[in-house]
Amino acid sequence: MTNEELTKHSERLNHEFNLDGYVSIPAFFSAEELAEINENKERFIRDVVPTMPESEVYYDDKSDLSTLKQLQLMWKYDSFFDNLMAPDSKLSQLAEICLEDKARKVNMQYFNKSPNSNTPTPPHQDGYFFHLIPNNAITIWVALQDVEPEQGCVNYVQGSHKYGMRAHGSSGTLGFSQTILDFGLPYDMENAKAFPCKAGHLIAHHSLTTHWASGNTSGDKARQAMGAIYYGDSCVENKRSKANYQAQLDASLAAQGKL
Ligand SMILES: O=C(O)CCC(=O)C(=O)O
Repeated sequence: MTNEELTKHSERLNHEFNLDGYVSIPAFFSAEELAEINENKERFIRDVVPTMPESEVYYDDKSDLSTLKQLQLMWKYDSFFDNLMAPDSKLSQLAEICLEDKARKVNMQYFNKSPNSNTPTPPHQDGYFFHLIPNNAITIWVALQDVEPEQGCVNYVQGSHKYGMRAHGSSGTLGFSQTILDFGLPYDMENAKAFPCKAGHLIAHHSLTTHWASGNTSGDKARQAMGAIYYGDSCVENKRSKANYQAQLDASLAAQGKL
């Protein structure tokens, strides 16, 4: 999809985002664009990851580099990923269409479920981690390879962004430390939608949308994706609450030997 096509479909995309709490755009990135992203992802893992602080690089098993699970703030370390999120980029334009606000670039993440990891992504709302007033942010998730349900595709609860922030508690999962405590209510089950994706397919959710992914049980395939987070520029971040939360999290991860 091009910037021009995004403009053409902006009303529909905004409507769907407001109604469902997410949008789904197959083939958002062409095969050529995706090949370039994947080449740069490989280069980043090879050359940049060794220079990053441990708190921004998560492994399922720190002693096995093939179990790389998550990277944070890729835009900060690399101009390719910075450009991918730039104000004139397709990702930024989509964020502005959905948020009805200027988009503030916050994070670019890599999410992998390696073939043997089988670690689920617990049900959560991203806004719980963001500490924003009001909670108006978007996470854009792009499949870097075909993702079938058994590899751990993302699931959304359609319309869940309309019902505010739910109670969260410790999940014990590295990279997704919190989980919704009462997840599994009839509303969740009746409105759950799974999103298997072909490579280049983009899905994007509001910061109050309940979502999760199962573990990778495929046995032989990874599950690689890229996540771009933008805040609505009018939102204010409660920096003190965020810093307290992060310090507690880092201490707990370090104590468990996970950082
Ligand atoms: O990749 C996943 O398993 C989940 C990603 C996610 O929860 C997010 O992007 O907010």
